[in-house]
Amino acid sequence: MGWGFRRLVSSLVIVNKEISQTSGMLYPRESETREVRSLDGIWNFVKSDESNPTQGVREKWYKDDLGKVRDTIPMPVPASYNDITTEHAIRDHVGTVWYDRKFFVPRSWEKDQRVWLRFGSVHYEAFVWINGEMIIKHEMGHLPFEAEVTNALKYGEENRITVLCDNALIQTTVPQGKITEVAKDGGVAIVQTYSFDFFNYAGIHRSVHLYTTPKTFIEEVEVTTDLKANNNVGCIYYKAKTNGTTSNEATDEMYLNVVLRNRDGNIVAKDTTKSDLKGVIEISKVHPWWPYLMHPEPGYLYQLEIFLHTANNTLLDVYRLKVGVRTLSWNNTSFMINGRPVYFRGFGRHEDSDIRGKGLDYALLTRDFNLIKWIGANSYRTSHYPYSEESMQFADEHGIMIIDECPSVDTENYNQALLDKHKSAMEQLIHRDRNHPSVVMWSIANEPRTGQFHADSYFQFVANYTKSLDSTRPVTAAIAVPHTDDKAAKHLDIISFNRYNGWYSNAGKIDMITQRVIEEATAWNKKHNKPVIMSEYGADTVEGLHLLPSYVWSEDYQTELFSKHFKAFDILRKQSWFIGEFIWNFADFKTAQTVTRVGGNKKGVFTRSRQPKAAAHLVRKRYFALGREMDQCNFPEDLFTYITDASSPRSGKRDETDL
Ligand code: GCB
Repeated sequence: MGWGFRRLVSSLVIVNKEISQTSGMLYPRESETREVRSLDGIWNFVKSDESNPTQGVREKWYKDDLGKVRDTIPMPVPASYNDITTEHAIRDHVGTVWYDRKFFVPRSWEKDQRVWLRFGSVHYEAFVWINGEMIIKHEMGHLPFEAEVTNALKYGEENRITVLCDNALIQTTVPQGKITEVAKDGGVAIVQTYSFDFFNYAGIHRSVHLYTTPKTFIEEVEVTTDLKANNNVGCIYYKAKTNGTTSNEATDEMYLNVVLRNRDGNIVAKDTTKSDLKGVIEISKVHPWWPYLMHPEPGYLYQLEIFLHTANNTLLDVYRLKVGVRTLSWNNTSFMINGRPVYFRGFGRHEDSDIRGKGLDYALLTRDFNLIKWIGANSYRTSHYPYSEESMQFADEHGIMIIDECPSVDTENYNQALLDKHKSAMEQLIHRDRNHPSVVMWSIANEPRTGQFHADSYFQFVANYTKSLDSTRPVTAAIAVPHTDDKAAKHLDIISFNRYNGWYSNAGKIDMITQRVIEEATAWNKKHNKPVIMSEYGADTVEGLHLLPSYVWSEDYQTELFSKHFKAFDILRKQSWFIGEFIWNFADFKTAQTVTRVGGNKKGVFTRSRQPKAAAHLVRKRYFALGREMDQCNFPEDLFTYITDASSPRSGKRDETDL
């Protein structure tokens, strides 16, 4: 705990070690047998002295109210703590901070059930106490963790929860960072540096829940799906794991009743298992899960209701899970969903907004999905870490395909401890997201330093481990090292590359983009004979800055730079192996303070407050045109601005010639 405790472990030999596996962690849902309570709200907050990050642990601050040892301030949960106050010292704090709050649990929860405490995510490392008793420790931001707290709670009385959160990033954390001591006026400052290009927001980022389960309960559910008979028949393969035994029933005698309901709530299939708790449901006239604009009814979800019974038919537990029925397949030249080739048109994104930082915010989430659909995108990459479970549920519902990325970014200085944690990040991510139909690919890293000597075996281990956990989805990584130096792409199924032609190279040279993009994509394909995606391209753009002829940082330049890329993509698309274009970035976002960033990274097509820049209208026309060309989608009524009746000769009719 604390940067003082996490030492750099460097070794010359990296080996493939066993990684501990996640268990449980179903998203908390109410049912006939389960209750859920939120602990979101205003907590008490205090930051440690940067030079003494473990003081609170040594002095056992968790044994009593934080307010008794320090002056606390109010802090919202979920939210990053950085931008809530007006103080540099909190925004730029390095090391540990403390949160606590009081809560009640009803007396009725005391009997015949278990109570669980679940965090959607705390960045980066968390230690949790209830009523002074240590409950759980978790390292790795952006991923959930939970613990049973049945015996730690006082029922019908007041309880206290205390959380220690440490944001320090070092060479063995995922992502990596460095901590140094630098002289400051009147002393020494602890300075956190990192090479990745987003602000290291920290705190209790997602919701905190208490939930109940019966003593014997459904601990895990895993589904995979298939389509047969020309996509007319669907199959859901499901299996469940239970935890606990009932006093009079042996675990192996329990069984499941499974009911499948369609979108309208009507039962379309039923199944009963044996004690192996697994089975397959067949759905005739199935509605497959289709991406947005690929089908008139995208994001179709069934509801799987799982009833756990004892052998003598006593109902023990009920859990409901949304399921999308779809297939994924890929080969050297294409990526297919339900047997149809997919061309990705989307964005790299960030979980980022004013004030709340990386904190979950339903208003923002809903606005973002409205914008994604407005602009006609069908996908995004969760650059550069797992996004909230709530956002994954949105993606399922709206038919937005997700390239699901783990928190490994700018990976370098490969070492054993890093590899173990990187694999654990993939394991936790896959465990969390494996049932989401929207997840169509795993991204094991962003811009790793894959020219380095150890990169070959390191990424072989990470990629093979990922494939061993889930063989139903392809594995990619967003690579920025030139194909001539890279040692990792050969271990991937699909190659993604990031490149900033016209920006980081040849800034302002609008005529040095198209050919370079074509050449680089072709070179990656030639070298590996695998599908290729351009996973990042873009230009920083100050909203409201217009310059003619176009000039770097202006809205005009972003628009022209995109257009030059579109031309390259259209030439590449004719080769079926080029399967997607992802703009960097969906919206402007905050970064560490540097002289190359004016209030953050401005490569958004939308501003940080989610309003369109000029290029958004161009992108919208292209993304819908691609949807029309490939999947015959309809154009929205307001896609075209009336200019003159000469530009729309067939009055009322809108087709691709209108573009
Ligand atoms: C990249 C990174 C991304 C940065 C982007 C930029 O290559 O993957 O995290 O934000 O470049 O704008 O510099």
